[in-house]
Amino acid sequence: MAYFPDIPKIVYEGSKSKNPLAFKHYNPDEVIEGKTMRDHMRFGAAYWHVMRNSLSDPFGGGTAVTPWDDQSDSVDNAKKRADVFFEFLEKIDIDYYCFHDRDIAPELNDFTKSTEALNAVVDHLAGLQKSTGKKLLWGTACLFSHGRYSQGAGTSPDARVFAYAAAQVKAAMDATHKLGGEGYTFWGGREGYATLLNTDMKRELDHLAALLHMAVAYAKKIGYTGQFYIEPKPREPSTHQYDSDSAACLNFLRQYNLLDHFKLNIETNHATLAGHTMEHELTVALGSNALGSIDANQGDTLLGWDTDQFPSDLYGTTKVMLKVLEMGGFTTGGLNFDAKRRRESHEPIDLFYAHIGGMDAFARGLKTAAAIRADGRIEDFVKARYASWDSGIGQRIESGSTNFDELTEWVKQNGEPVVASGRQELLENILNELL
Ligand code: XLS
Ligand code: NI
Ligand code: NI
Repeated sequence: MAYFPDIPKIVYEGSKSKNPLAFKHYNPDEVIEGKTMRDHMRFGAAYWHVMRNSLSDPFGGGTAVTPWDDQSDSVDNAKKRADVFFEFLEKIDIDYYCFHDRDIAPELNDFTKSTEALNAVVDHLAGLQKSTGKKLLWGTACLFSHGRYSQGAGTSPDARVFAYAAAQVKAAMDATHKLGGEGYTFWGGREGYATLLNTDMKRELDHLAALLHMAVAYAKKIGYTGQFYIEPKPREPSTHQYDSDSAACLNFLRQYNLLDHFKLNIETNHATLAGHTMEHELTVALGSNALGSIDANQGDTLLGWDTDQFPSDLYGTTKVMLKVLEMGGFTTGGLNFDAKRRRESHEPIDLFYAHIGGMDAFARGLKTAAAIRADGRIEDFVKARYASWDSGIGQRIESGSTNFDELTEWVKQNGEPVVASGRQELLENILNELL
């Protein structure tokens, strides 16, 4: 059954093509820095946006046209959606996908029934993965939509809610394990607070850490060897979210001895909501060897919320790919399009335009990043900028073999330092030259 009858498999046609249903830059087999584009990108599609986002907003209901969906909570409907999703993955040529438990299967009014529904859909997904070769980048549990989680899941003031969340994570981990998921993500949707007047922050953070430690222990028990991720995001929906940015997540992981088990899944729109650039967030994670995966999207600086738009900003994709190349590429992670169409782009074909655009934007980012690295001028500049640390007094400071007394003597003998220009504008010119 073809759910997208008018849409062919999307292929690379090159930059001269005017075919809106073709890649202009993403050429999966093209080799860059010794690896195919496909292997560099490890693109993923987000089940929640592709299949479950009705495109509603705070002022109106959904607009998305989904002729395959009878809107029921039945397992059959859920399986049918999975069929549609895999046809989409095949046609768009995306190898990976990500899901929340409640995206792929309905939440019913009883935990056991919900878990049975989940397991039934997981079996169906396993069959689809087998027949198509598509893979699960990561799975997660939705610990934020249901009313029971309105005051948090792992950080709920109510121990019964914590227990429910733990049971849900266990089932979602089983599902991820069964589907060979290469990672398992925690996004602390409501792990934060609305007001400190009613919040015991220390206790809530201890509980969140306990949940994550139990997940690590459970992975060991079932032999799940995928990578755990935490996904930073500030505010929205809470006033304050504990995982507000990369630095906050790393501090939390370190404080609770979890850093060996977790990496970060960093999302562009969350970075900007935190008042950072994506480049900043990636750099912070890289500094702790904790950059795991990326939720690829972008925000709208004129709007204050997580608009989850498809990435189209070439500076953005270039800077992301520079960091990914610097890291030596993804291992378990990838570029998951945690992105949704605008409410106005409600036709099924818009799903294709959206992903084609995102994939082409990242292909250009990769090509430009590789060109910047091959050119070497920016790298050479940075190297030269720090050259005073490579020998003499700089080297002595870095190696910890000097002290305040010696440095004071050194300053008296050497006088006022003449500082070199940072050359930001020149470097921006080089970037633009290579874009
Ligand atoms: C929401 C988050 C979410 C996570 C997975 O803002 O980005 O979609 O990626 O729970
Ligand atoms: Ni995300
Ligand atoms: Ni988001």
